Formats: sequence, C-alpha cells, structure tokens
Amino acid sequence: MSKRSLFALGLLAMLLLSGCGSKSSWENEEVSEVSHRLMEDDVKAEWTIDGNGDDGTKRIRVVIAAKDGGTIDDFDVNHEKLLHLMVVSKDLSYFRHIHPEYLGNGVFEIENRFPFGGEYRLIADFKPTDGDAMNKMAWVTVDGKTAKAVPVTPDQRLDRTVDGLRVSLTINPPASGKDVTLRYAITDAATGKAVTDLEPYLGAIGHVVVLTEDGERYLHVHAEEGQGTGPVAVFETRFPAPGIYKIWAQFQRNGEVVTVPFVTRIS
Ligand SMILES: [Cu+2]
Repeated sequence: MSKRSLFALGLLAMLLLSGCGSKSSWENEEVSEVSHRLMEDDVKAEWTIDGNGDDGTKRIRVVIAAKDGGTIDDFDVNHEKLLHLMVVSKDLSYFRHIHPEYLGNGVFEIENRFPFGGEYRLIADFKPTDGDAMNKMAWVTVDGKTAKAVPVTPDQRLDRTVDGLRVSLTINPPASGKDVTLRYAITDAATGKAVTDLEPYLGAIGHVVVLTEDGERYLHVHAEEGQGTGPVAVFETRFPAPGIYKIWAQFQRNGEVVTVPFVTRIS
C-alpha cells in the first residue's frame, strides 16, 4: 500500500473513532443522571481550624458537601466510625488518627492538641451512604511556634519497640506498581514471647496508614479479615511509584492503642 493511501486510511480511522467517542460519552452522561452515586470528584471538604488554647489545642471542623452545592447528610459506618481523621505534621514526625463527632449536615468536629505550629496534612476518610468510600486531604497552617523539621529517613531495619511491643515488618515485594503484603510480627518486648492477645481495633486486627515522604499521597491499606489476635497481622496495599514512604501501624492491647511507625524505600 502506498504512503498516501495509508495516510487516507489513518485519517478515516481517526474520524470514525472520534465520532464513536463523542457518541459514547454522551450516552454515559445519560446513564449517570439516572443512577447517580457520589464519587470522589463529586464531593468536597471544607476545613476550618480555630481556637487559641495556650497548649496548642484547636478545634478542627470539616464540612463534607457535594461540589454542586448540595449537602451530604448520611454516612456509612466504616471500621466502626463515620469518619476517620489523620492529622500529620509536614515532616511526618507527628501522627494522630482520631474520630470527630458528627453534628449532622456533613459537619464533623474534634479538638486536637497540635504540638507545634506550621503546616499539617489533614486526611478525612469516609463513605457517604449514597457514594463510594473516599478520602479528602488538605494542607492547613496552624499558628504557634514551629519546630525544626525531622528528616524522613528510611529505617535501617524494619524492627522497633514501642510501648512494650516489639514489632517487625516485612514488605513483600518492596516494589511499586504491584500488590504488596505488609506482614507485622509482634512479640512482647519484656518476655520475648509472641503476642497473642491483641484486641480488635476498629473492627480489625490493626490499622495501617501510609503516606509518601512529601505527604502528598495517602494509600489505602486493607487488613486481611479473620486474623485473630496475633502474633502476625497482614495488610495489603499498592505503592503507586518508587520513593520513600512512611507507614504507621496501630494495634490495641490491654485497652491501649500502640502506633508503630516505619520509614522505607520502595523501588
Ligand atoms: Cu479511624
């Protein structure tokens, strides 16, 4: 076939494809109006921080609403709560996972004591009854004396003792773009024995939160179901790109929640 006829054929194919494309997107619009479920792009979060407690206590208010101006009233209970809020300092050295009170009309509020001033990442994780599970994030600036940033440096070994729990993490494979298993093995730091009396925390063996080193991306992590009470806890996630990540695992024992952070490099 000559170059010229190839060109004509290509042009014809492009015309046909673009024609089909516009028709099908028009059809999709029709469908979405009939059975509309709220997706992440349909929802906005408005954040307010106020209060001037001398000890850094502020009130965090987040209003979840539809971008088109409608209110969102109903949220499903997910891991025992209507909304999970992560509060993380910009250098990732400070981390809190808390549960604001629901006041109705999409308004959630909680007080939090910020240890220092500066930028914080706020992440709300929730599921509107009429929509998908989703999260909304914002950077906010908290007034007060700032602290020197702590570098986000990968740990030499993913093994750490916090509040009497010795926790060792295996990441398999430590690579981006693949399904990854996070396996925590937990022993009692005092006795060296395997911990078999973990308590369910928010309806699972534990909870894991992952952020990229710059705090820009928040990863979803799922605990495998039916894992009992230790000494091993397994979670699944997917790292979107190579880089440094901070991973916080939370377990409950004797009524206390223990938060175990690790920093690691993913290839
Ligand atoms: Cu939570």
